[in-house]
Amino acid sequence: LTRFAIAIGSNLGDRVGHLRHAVEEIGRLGDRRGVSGLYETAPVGGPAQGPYLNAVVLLDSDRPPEDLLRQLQEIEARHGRQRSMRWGPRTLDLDIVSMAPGAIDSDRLVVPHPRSAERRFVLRPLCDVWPEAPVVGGIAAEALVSVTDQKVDLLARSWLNQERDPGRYWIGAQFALLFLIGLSILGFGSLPTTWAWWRVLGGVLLFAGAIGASTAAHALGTALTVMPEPVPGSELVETGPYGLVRHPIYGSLSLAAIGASLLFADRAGVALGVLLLGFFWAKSGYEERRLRMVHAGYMGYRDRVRWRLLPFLL
Ligand code: PH2
Ligand code: MG
Ligand code: MG
Repeated sequence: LTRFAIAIGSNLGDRVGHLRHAVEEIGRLGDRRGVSGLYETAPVGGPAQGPYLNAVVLLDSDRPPEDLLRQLQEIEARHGRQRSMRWGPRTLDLDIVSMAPGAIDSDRLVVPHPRSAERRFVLRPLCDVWPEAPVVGGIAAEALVSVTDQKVDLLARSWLNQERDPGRYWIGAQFALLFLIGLSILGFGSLPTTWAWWRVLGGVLLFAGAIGASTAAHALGTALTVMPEPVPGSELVETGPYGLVRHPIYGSLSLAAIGASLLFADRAGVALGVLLLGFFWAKSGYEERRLRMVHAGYMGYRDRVRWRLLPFLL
């Protein structure tokens, strides 16, 4: 029995869909022993092209390596892989990067893969599942520390089935916080019968937040969801409020909560409103990793629109 590490990558079409499907099909070629996290990686070599999603699958199999290679190429072909240019964009790329025991050096296949010891997009996921994997000149874990320049970001540790995402915990916490703020204002707040500058400020913030949230919700249209998971098949919205901040609804809701608490002179509500802002900071971080799984252009959007929750502030 031989252990194989298969590096998988995609930067065209439904990238995460291609990878999920490939993991399933690779599992039919032997015993699947592990799947790394999912990484978004900057393209290395080739023409200007979009970012890749990369991962590594461990497979124990009795198949001769060249036989396994042929099976992998058939899977690539079924995913519409076109071999037009070296290192060009591809729907699916499956490479045997490491094996043990043994090695192979034929004109069809070389394992350990000659260039993977210099590629962070291979080594990072490989170290998730097999840090001792043989690579050219040593083992994966040692090779990884010597390549640091390439951009490789972990998007999700577990990504094979969509259902297991912790999205609902974020929703639970979000509604609990909003509910507490409402309760707090009702319990401790007082009607704005006396004038104070911060009450006026609160009213302005509440108004601005309400306008911001509703304009943004309208701009999102059918892509609107309370889940941190993007609506399947939806386009990335970059216009209107989304040209100013990347999460205008979250920023607006926080402003409205802080504004309402000021207006009704509720200190606890103001504190909870600030907490809500921090919560939305965390939720949007999670959400952006999910968006990057679905939208290859998300990093470009993030570079164009640098504010996350509040324009010119956060
Ligand atoms: N594959 C290539 C060329 N360049 N860059 C990244 N980030 N990820 C890849 O999988 C990749 C690449 C050729 O196979
Ligand atoms: Mg490759
Ligand atoms: Mg290849």
